[in-house]
Amino acid sequence: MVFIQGRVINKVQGFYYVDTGKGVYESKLRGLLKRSDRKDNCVVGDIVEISEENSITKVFERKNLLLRPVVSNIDYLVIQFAARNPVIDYERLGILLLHSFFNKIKPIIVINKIDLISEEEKQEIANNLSYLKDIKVPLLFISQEKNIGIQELENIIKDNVTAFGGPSGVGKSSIINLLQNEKELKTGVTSERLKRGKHTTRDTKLLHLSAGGFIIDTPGFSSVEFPEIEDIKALEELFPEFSQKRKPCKFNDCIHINEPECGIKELVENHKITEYRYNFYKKIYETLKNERWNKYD
Ligand SMILES: Nc1nc2c(ncn2[C@@H]2O[C@H](COP(=O)(O)OP(=O)(O)OP(=O)(O)O)[C@@H](O)[C@H]2O)c(=O)[nH]1
Ligand SMILES: [Mg+2]
Ligand SMILES: [Zn+2]
Repeated sequence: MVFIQGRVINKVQGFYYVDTGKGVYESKLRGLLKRSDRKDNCVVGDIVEISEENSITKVFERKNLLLRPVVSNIDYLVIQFAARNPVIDYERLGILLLHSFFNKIKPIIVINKIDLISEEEKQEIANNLSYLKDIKVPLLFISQEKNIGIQELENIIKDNVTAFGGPSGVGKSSIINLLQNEKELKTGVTSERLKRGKHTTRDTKLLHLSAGGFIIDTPGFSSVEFPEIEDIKALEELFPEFSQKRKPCKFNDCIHINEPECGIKELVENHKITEYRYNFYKKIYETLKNERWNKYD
């Protein structure tokens, strides 16, 4: 028997659409895979093996698995906001970064609709996000409407699988429509009165990127809830700037808030970590401590 490999790009009522690079095959699960009738035994994004009769015989190990919607093997997360309409919610942007690092997905920050702002306003946004340089996260200013910066984004994500996340109305579907070569995604008209979108996107299939690779409109997690961060160690790992070269903290179990001789606080004093990021860390820490970690004490 000859087996070929491909990627599940869509799933409809028991049928799995597998893209092998030479075509898309309508396949069904076989044998053990089918009997273990779990919702996540084969999902969109999976790399699979199919037989001559279009049966999926094997699902390869995933590099990540996201929920809501369920999708696997994402390489990049485009964290998208708009320069205006709606205004940037910096805290939400920070939470999406946490999700990205938590799921081992490389983040890219995209600020769309720069046709609506002045050069000074753009500079102000860049200043607010200056910490991204410290953690080596790309920041792109683009305009779907004026076709600015789209090529740069395409160059980074081509040949990868990329999810788009961000609030409603920032132009995610609009940009995806520019980058992909299948039928149009629905875009919503931003309500003039509310200055925000109408949550038009629902679909979970992978779309072919014109440049090669795939994109998906929805990220697989909520942009307002935190990921399932287990403890302080796990939280620290989501702040890449905390692992730069530094003096060790005096206390092994230092949480970097009230302790003396703290290596993290020293980095803040020396401007190696921005005040903004440090305050964001404290805020997340307090929230997790009060709402999750202390629950069963
Ligand atoms: N001025 C301006 N408007 C834009 C730009 N890109 C998108 N828009 C408009 O923003 C509105 C919302 O765009 P969508 O693509 O539907 O936004 P979305 O992020 O997919 O929204 P949801 O699907 O609800 O999450 C539409 O009216 C677009 O025409 C841009 O670069 N400049
Ligand atoms: Mg949309
Ligand atoms: Zn410390």
